[in-house]
Amino acid sequence: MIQVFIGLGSNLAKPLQQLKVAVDALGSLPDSRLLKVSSFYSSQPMGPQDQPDYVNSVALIETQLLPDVLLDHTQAIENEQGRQRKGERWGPRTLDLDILLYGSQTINTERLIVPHYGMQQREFVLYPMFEIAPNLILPNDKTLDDLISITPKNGLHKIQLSTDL
Ligand code: A4P
Ligand code: MG
Repeated sequence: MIQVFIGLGSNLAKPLQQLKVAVDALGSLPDSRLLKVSSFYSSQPMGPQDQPDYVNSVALIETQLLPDVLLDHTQAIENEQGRQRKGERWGPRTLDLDILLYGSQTINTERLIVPHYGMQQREFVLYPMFEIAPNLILPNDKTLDDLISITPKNGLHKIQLSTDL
């Protein structure tokens, strides 16, 4: 079993519900088990500012799926939840699932770059990840602790969830 961190993000069509459905879908992946899910956070959009705030979270699963098979599954979940790719860089989306870390492996293929290229600079990845894995060390030997200490929160805050989501 390999431990894999997956970043979840949504800013369209009831983002909280999108994330909740996506977490359930991650929990149903074959040959995998959902281990942890961070709180849901509200974050300011990175990229074009004329789009709604995002809801972000990070999940930890353990899996026997190979990286590209896992990507097939996460993309299928995105598509099931109405993801439309419009080509605008960093534009709004119903659901984005990023494979942040796949064990301690470094992957560089046409379809997959792991660690995810943006994760070390993004407050909406680092803080939720720290919540579920405070002692994590990245494949490049940096600690989450160090990265967080140089990454401002930029308005990131936990969302208080009601039970009737
Ligand atoms: N791909 C390569 N590596 C990976 C990986 N590690 N995980 C490829 C997932 N996919 C990976 O992805 C484009 C291609 O990346 C895929 O076909 C896959 O083969 P995509 O999901 O279709 O495109 P995208 O997400 O629009 O592009 P990109 O550059 O991944 O965008 P980001 O970096 O995901 O940023 N603001 C806030 N506050 N919160 C957010 O979550 N997200 C974005 C999107 C913009 N602004 C945001 C947020
Ligand atoms: Mg993406």
